[in-house]
Amino acid sequence: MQTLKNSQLLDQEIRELIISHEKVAHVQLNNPLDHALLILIKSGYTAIPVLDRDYRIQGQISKAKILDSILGLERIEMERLNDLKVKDTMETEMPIMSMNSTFGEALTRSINHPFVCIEDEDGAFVGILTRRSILALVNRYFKHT
Ligand code: 2BA
Repeated sequence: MQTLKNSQLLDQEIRELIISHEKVAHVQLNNPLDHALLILIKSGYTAIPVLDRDYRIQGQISKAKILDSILGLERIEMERLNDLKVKDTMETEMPIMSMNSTFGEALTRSINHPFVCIEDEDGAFVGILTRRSILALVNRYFKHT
């Protein structure tokens, strides 16, 4: 019986857990790094998605990557923030899932990634699934079964 319940949890849809794209801080490929740093600092997040002009997911940018990219031999070269673009610095290796993915897949991805980007069937950015929302559901599940 418990095995059946566990598989119901893992097979369930992720739709209701997604933070919608309007609420997700993001930057675009051609934004200069100073703009990306501003968004990261203002939002308070460590890393945020990078989108192209057609609202497709291209990668993610983090404060750590930005700082690393302006680290000179003897000093932090702040002037480079305006020369470098998000596309020069972003990470492209990141998990992307579809609206039809299961909670089990999201749970597995969240082990190594604080958030997972979700795209629709046309490849457009729908939103993100965070480790927080995944853990909240697991917590609710174990408290009520
Ligand atoms: P981090 O920025 O490293 O944040 C780690 C956790 O710290 C978040 O986990 C959340 O619990 C808390 N936190 C950080 N900044 C916060 C803020 N401004 N308001 C409320 N809580 C905050 P999660 O919620 O599971 O998020 C996982 C990761 O997803 C975040 O990692 C961030 O990279 C990304 N993320 C979450 N919400 C986002 C949003 N609205 N826009 C862009 N990226 C977001």
